[in-house]
Order: sequence, then structure tokens, then C-alpha cells
Amino acid sequence: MDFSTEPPHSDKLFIQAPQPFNAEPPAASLVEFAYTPEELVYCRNHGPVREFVEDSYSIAIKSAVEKDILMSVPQLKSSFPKARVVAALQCAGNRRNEMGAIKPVHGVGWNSGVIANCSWGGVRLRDVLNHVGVQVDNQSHVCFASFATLCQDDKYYGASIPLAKALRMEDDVLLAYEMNDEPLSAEHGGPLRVVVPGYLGARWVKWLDTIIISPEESPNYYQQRDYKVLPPEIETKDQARPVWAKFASMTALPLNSVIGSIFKVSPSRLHVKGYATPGDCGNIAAIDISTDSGVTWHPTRITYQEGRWSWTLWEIEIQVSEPSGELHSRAKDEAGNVQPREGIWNMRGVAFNAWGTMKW
Ligand SMILES: Nc1nc2c(c(=O)[nH]1)N[C@H]1C(S)=C(S)[C@@H](COP(=O)(O)O)O[C@H]1N2
Ligand SMILES: [Mo]
Repeated sequence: MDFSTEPPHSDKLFIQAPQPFNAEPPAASLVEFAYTPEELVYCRNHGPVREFVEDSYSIAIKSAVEKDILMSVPQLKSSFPKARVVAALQCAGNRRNEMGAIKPVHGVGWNSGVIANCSWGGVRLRDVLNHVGVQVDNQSHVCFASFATLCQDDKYYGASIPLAKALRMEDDVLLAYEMNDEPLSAEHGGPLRVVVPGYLGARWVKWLDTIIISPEESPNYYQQRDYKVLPPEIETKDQARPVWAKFASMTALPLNSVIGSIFKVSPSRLHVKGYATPGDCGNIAAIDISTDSGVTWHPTRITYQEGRWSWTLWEIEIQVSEPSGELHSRAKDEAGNVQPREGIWNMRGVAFNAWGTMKW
């Protein structure tokens, strides 16, 4: 793979793996902004980043309904109304290092910064699919592919979502060409990427060039193998291989909260900030903090939440009696689910959602 033509990367990120480029900001910086500024948006790549010229960039749409359709990005922009959605993009490997502390896991060592809350602008995937005559059914899948760049484990990068989800207006699935009201940069998948609010980042295919309506999920490695929560007894890829197909590919990430920063206002007062993300059972309703390992909990103040898909920012000023200690955070959603105390180990270190924790 050739990395020599990559555009410059943000220098505000910690590089966790240089080639492919994988980098994250400190969570303490993230929680300072409701919308994550571009220079703090993590980069998760399975191959080199490439730049394309928007005017000559096209996507192919292959469905059984009509013969293949090719549409350029300028055509997409002029044919369909612009939609804007605020949604948190989060890698399934967020907090992997905490899971890896239980027992080693396979994957890039991420802390808690592989998340970005952005405003995404683009066209609704449902408008494009309706235009080409695709009808709703509950069996089909929309497969996304990027043949435009190379990647590590397959010939192309691919993912899929259920067709019914793609067509539901309220699910807000976009083909995005803007991030935070700026043209989508090459680093984040420009000219065109998929935005699937509420689903793990792996389905948000960057440098999208092909959409296929299929009776099956995408056959791509990243849909079929990677990004599955395997049971804890499967510890190696050799053990996983014969059973991989039995386990569901990931969709929504679980209810989560993270402590981003602790500032000592005085020797006995802490100002604590963090973020939380919902699972698929309704939005975040509350985040509580404990100074005594979960015996007592204190409600925090929610400072930001927008629509159904954003992250939730929270903060609290809290009295402490010890000179040092450990804080925990715990989120609750509208359905009454509570973030669990422990995260369940899995080989790929995905979907870690134990109570947030930070020492002070
Ligand atoms: N073509 C392509 N799309 C991709 C990836 C990739 O490696 N190649 N990585 C996926 C993963 S695992 C995540 S978490 C997000 C990361 O998006 P970002 O780099 O803009 O933060 O993009 C997804 N889309
Ligand atoms: Mo990811």
C-alpha cells in the first residue's frame, strides 16, 4: 500500500498507528466542544487516505430494479434536497485499552477519544434509492463499497445496513459531502461518505463509490469478520474462524459514558466533565458520578444534547474529602437501562462500556 500521497494529517491527535493513519484526540479536549472541530476528529483508516476531485467523482448504484446508474457528486447535489443531521461518529474500538487491561485484545490501542460529534450535510440515502426505484422490503441490505482506496484485510472496504433502515426517514441515513458546514475532507472520506446515525463508525464508509442492493449483508471482511462481539471464550483468530459467521455483525454501540477531564477547583472540589452515548433504546436521560466506587451517586448537569443522534455532554462540581481517589460515571437511558459496572471482554476489544473511570 502506498502512503506517500496522503494529504497532511491534523497535528492535534495522538498517533496510535502511523500507516494506515490512526489517531485520536485526548478526551479532555473533546469534551470542551459540542461540535468536534475538524482538527480533533479522530482518524480511523484501514488503508491509505486518498484525495479525489469532487467534480469527476461518481458513485455507481446497482439494484435489480434498473440497470446500473452512475451519478456524479455534483449531480447528487443538484438532484436531491440537502439534509443536515447532527450525529456522533464513534469507532467500535473506543476505550479498547481499558478492555485490553483485563486481558490483551487484537486491534489498534485506543483510549476514549475515538468519537466525534459533528453536523453532517448531504443527501438522504432514501431520496437516492427512491429515485432509482428501490422498494422497501425487510430482507434486503444496502451494501456500501469503496474500491477507491486499498485496505488491509480485503480487496476493498465495505459494509452494509438493512434496506428498511436506509429508507426510514427518521433514521437519517445520509450520503454526506459536508462535515461541520465545510466540504468533507479527504481524511474523513470526501468527496462522499455514508453517515449512519446510531451505528458504529465502521458502517460509515468513506470514499463511497458503489452502492449495491443485495439479499445478503455485505460480504466484506469488515462486515463479516471484524466488528463482531465474539463470546469471551474465543481468544484467537484461529478459534474465531470456524464460528465467525454464526455471530451477528455489530449495529448500534452500547450505552456508554466516559470521564473526559477532572479539574481541581480547590483541594476539596473537583470540576468534572465527560460525554455519554446512548445504545439503541432511547436517548441519554442522566449521568451520575460516584466518588466511592458506586455506593452513592450524584447527578450531573447535562450541558449539551441535540436531537436523537448527538452525544451528550455533562459536567458536575463535586466535593471530595480525600486528597486523591477515583471517580466513576454511569449513564442511564430513557428506557431505564443503566451502564454496567464491568465490560465484557471480547477478542477484538469492541463495544467496551464499563462505568467511566478516572483517577484524580
Ligand atoms: N473506505 C473506508 N471507510 C471507512 C474506514 C476505512 O478504513 N475505509 N474506516 C471505518 C471505521 S472503522 C471508522 S470508525 C470510521 C472512521 O471515520 P473517520 O476516520 O472519519 O473518523 O470510518 C469507517 N469508514
Ligand atoms: Mo472503527
